[in-house]
Amino acid sequence: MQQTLVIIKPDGVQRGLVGKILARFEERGLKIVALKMMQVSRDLAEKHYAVHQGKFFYEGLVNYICSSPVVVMVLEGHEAISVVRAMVGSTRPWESAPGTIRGDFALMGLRNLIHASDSPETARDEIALWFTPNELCAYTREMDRWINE
Ligand code: FUP
Repeated sequence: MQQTLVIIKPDGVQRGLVGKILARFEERGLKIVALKMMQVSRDLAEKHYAVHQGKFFYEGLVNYICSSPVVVMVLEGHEAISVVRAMVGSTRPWESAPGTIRGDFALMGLRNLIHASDSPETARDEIALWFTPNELCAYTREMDRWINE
């Protein structure tokens, strides 16, 4: 089963959208295997956004994710990485389709509520960056046989 890292960014927390966003993932059948709220350190933000280092928006991006607490989670499920990316929507909220998280809750700018891993390699690295192995819970949900079979 695939795992992916999702961050509800400071605007999602500040706007009171944590519950609604979590509910979408749970309703889709994705399993929460790790979940925490945290204030992101500059060091962690720089590591997370290392791929964007040197770009004109990098500094603003790092400041933004450190500006207020985030909720970070690991979601597990069949094709979880692409499924979650599709649920999140396009990077630019105004281009995001209705029905996606960004398309339903965001409109302009690049305060786009949420981050989700974009490939198996990124997911593996991001999960290891944000969580220690013992923070991930391996458990069985009784309903999974209704979702997965
Ligand atoms: P996404 O995968 O949709 O979250 O988008 P990217 O990984 O391409 O970009 C990560 C973050 O960089 C986005 F959430 C917003 C920010 N960004 C900018 O601020 N300006 C840009 O021109 C591109 C991205």
